[in-house]
Amino acid sequence: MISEKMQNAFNEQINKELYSEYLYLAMKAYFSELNLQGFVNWFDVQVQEEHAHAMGMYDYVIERGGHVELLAIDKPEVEGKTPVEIFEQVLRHEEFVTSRINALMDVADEVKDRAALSFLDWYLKEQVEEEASVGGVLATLKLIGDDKNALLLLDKDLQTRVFTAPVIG
Ligand code: OFO
Repeated sequence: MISEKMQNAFNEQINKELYSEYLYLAMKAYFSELNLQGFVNWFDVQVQEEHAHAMGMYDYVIERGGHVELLAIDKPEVEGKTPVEIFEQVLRHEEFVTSRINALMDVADEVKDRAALSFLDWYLKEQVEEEASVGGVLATLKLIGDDKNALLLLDKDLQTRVFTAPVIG
């Protein structure tokens, strides 16, 4: 059975993952208003991924005999006013999430929960991928600068992103 400390740490992270879903939903609306449908698609996939991340932990807490407690989700603030600024915020957010997964692993270490450590390995690898994928879009956006035609080409490219339900753990 999962320890109370580990369970509470998972419940906090479920909240962070649901907040991520909420934040990306707000960013999706920003790009919808600009009618950049490829970016809308990219954020839609991101929203589904964050939901899957939250549910992976939700199911895991239950599987380990713990209690899922859903905490209040903060109002998301989209800080940027341009696509570059939005993606800078996404990258900062993903780096924050990575630090939270590391903190969760520290708790698992502390309470000697090897099963949780092994489960969390998947999340750590996922964060490496997420930071790389966001960093890639950000680098392209910086190259594009004020070139609207190039922005539309990137938009077309982002339209091809597809959500695949992850196999977590
Ligand atoms: Fe859940 O990986 Fe992004 O935040």
